[in-house]
Amino acid sequence: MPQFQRHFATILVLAFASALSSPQANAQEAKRPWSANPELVKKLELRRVGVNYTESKVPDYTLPNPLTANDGAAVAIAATWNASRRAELMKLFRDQVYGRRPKQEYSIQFEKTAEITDAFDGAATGRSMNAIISIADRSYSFPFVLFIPNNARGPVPAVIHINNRYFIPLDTAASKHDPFWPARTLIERGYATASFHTSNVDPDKRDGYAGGVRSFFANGQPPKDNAWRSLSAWGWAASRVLDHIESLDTIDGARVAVVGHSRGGKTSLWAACEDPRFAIAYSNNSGCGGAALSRRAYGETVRRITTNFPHWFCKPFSEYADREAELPVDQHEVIALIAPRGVYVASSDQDLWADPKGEYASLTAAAPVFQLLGKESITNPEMPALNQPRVVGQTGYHIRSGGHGLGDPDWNWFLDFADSLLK
Ligand code: GTR
Repeated sequence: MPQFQRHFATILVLAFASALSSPQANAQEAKRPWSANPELVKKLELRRVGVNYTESKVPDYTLPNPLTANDGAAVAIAATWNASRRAELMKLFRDQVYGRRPKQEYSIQFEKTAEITDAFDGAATGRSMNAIISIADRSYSFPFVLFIPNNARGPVPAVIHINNRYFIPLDTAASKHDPFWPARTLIERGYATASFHTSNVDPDKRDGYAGGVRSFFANGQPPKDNAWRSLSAWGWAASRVLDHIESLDTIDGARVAVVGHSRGGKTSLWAACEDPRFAIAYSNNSGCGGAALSRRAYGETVRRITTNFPHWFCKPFSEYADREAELPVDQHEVIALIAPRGVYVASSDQDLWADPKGEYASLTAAAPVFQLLGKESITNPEMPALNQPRVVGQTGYHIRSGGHGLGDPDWNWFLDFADSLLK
C-alpha cells in the first residue's frame, strides 16, 4: 500500500475508534438491544463441550399456539380461554412437565415460634412461623419467616420469597442485609414479606423424596410417573404461606407476588399457574423449565436438566430430551397461564446457561393471551438494552449486567413493576 494510503487508512481507523468511544456512541450502545457477548459465547463453549451458546445454531422451531385448542379450534374469545383452554394447558403441563399435585384432604395450622415487634428500627414486626400440615394423625411442618410493616395505613401488598439456597432465620433477617432476600428494603417500600427454604419442604436432591412433603402426602409410597415433583411441591408451599397471609388483616391477600431465583424462579412461575391467588410472579434467571423456551435448546436443555435434577420434573418431561419440538407445550404457555395477572422475567448477561433471549422470547410469545384477556403486555420482539427494564402493562423484563444471582438491582426493578400493579 502506498504510504499516503496507509496514512489515510490509519486516520480512518482512528476516527472510527474515537467515534466508537465518544459519549454519543456510548449512549447508542446503552440503547442497543442486548445480545450475547461473542467472547463470552466462545469461552463458555470451550468450558462446556456439547452445550450450544451460538445463536445461529439454535434450531428452527415453531411454538405451539396457546390460542389453538387441543382439537385444533381457534380460541377467539376470553370466555373460551377461561372455560376450557386454560384447563387444557394446565393438564398438559401437569402431565408432561411439573406433575400432578395430590388431591388428599389435609388440614393446616400456623404456629408462631418467635416474634420481634421492633425489627428494622421499629418499622416492622418479624415472626418465625411454622406451617403444620396434617392428614389423620400424621403431620409435616416447614418453617417460614414473615415481616409486616408496623405503621401502615391499611392492609399492605406482600411478596413471598422462595429461597432455593438456604433458610434465613428471623434474627439473621432482622439484623443483616441479604440481597437474596432484602427484607428491610421490602418493608421500606411498603410490602410485607415472607420467605421459606425449598429444602425444608422437599429436599433438593435426587434421593431426598423420603424426607419431604411429597412422600408425606403419598404416605411413603413412591411417586407415580406423573405425580408432582420438587418444583411443584415448593410452589405448593408458597401457596400455604399465602394461606396464612390471607388470614391476616394487616396484609391484602389479593395483592401478593411470588418471587424466586433460578430453580426458585421456575417454581414461582408454576406456583402462579397452579394458584390464581398470586397477583404477580417474578422469575429471576429461571432458564430451562422456567421462563426460557425449551425449543431453543440454548444453554441448559431438557436432556441436561432432567438428567442432573430428576426430582424437579415429572418423568414424561425427560422423554423430550433432544425432541423438544415434540413437546405439546412450551414455556411461553406457562406465562400465558398466569395472564391476565402480572409476570416479570429477569435475566443476566453472563448467565447464558439460562438463555436470556429464550426467556425474553417466551414473555413476548405469551402476549396474544394477555391481549385476549384485555390486558397489555410486552410485544416488542427486540430485547431491551442491558440494565434498561422494560414494562408494558402486566409484564416486565430486565437483563442485568452480571452473573447468575438475585440482588438489589433485580429487586429494585422488580419492585418498581410491582408498585405499578399493586399500589
Ligand atoms: C443449575 C441448573 C439451573 C438452575 C440453577 C439454580 O445448576 O442447571 O436450571 O436452576 O441450578 O437453581 O441455581
